[in-house]
Amino acid sequence: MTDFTVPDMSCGHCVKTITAAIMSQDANATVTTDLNSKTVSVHSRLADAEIRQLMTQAGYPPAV
Ligand SMILES: [Cu+2]
Repeated sequence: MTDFTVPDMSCGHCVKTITAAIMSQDANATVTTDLNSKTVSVHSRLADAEIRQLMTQAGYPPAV
């Protein structure tokens, strides 16, 4: 489980887009989001770097 902070995540549409981007590469991933803290918690077989790349490609780059 890795937590990412995604400053641009502001609504349910963002959550859907981010979740879909991760699930497109790992259908078994568990993605939990918190809009208040702008946190995305991911449990996945994907490496953290891959998840970062997927979120960035979807338009939501995680903060470093
Ligand atoms: Cu949104």
